[in-house]
Amino acid sequence: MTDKTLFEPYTLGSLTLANRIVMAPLTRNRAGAGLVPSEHAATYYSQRASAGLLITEATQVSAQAQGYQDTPGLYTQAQIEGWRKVTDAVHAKGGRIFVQLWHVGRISHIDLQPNGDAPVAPSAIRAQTKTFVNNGFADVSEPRALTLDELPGIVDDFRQAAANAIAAGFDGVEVHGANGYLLEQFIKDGANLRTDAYGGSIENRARLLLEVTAAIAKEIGADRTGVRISPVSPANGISCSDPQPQYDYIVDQLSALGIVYLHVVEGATGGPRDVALFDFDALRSRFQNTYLANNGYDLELANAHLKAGKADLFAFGRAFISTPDLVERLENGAPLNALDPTTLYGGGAKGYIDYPTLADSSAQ
Ligand code: 8OZ
Repeated sequence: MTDKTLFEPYTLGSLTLANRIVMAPLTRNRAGAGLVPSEHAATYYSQRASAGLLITEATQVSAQAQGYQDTPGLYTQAQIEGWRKVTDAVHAKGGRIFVQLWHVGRISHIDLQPNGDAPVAPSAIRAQTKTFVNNGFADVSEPRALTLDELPGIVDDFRQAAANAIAAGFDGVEVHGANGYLLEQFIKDGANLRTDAYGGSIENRARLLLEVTAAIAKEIGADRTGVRISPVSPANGISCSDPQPQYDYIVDQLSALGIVYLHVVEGATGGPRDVALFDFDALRSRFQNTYLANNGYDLELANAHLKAGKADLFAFGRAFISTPDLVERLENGAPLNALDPTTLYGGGAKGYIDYPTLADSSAQ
């Protein structure tokens, strides 16, 4: 017997989602001039609008926040107008869409930074990883440590981008607090050697994420604010000596802020779920609102975790790239399209808006 509840509506804050399946944020590096969403972005997202909720690709809150070539922003009027086309197209199909807001911190390159400046970070420690820049992969640049008096400006960039998101018609925003980018660089002690109020203790390392989240919740409402975390992921060369107490604290604080969902990458991002011992159920029980689970879910695992009460919503990533009608296919037991890995990052319509639905395929 199939458990159908994944395919039933779910109430997220003031929104009704058509089902419990979420399109995960997915970087596609196709923004156009001015880092405005691609001319094809409205088609791409609206093709996938049968997801209960779409979360956009990571979108920078300022020019300094960029770390990869051709990722879109949400800090200029042209970008707001570009995103408006996307939200209108998704809403016209009855979909719901949040924008994921990020600052990459040290995962950047001088060729992507204003005036060729060094990328910024909690501490001047270069990550052992590469970024995509000048149409190829290159080591990230040596960062400089942010001064204490620069941090309010970063919080304000996130707040302003959230206001811009509402102006662009988004249903809400997700704070990218995961995968080795700026907010996680502060959280995890492998990247944060600060001795001020933003380094050292668990409370201090959580401070910037919590300030950003509080500022956004105040600006647009906690019921339109979600946060993504990846407690044990080593993504982008990061490490943490004490993830369980660190994230128990963070989740308690996020719960107290009343945000609408907690999005958790359970394991190594895009990799094994069992990369480290960690009690994700503890986060689930500490968080009072919606728990969105991510990483390596297929229909069987999502159904099992839903049945066991381990999560409310389930994110699917690569499956949504290749299969725009993923929800319908999962519901009907239909096979998914194969993914073309060569068109994941950069390029145009190919591998972006030309994956067929089941109806397209049977019409041929
Ligand atoms: C893949 C390539 C570039 C960026 C993340 C935003 O890991 C990303 C990302 C993923 O969260």
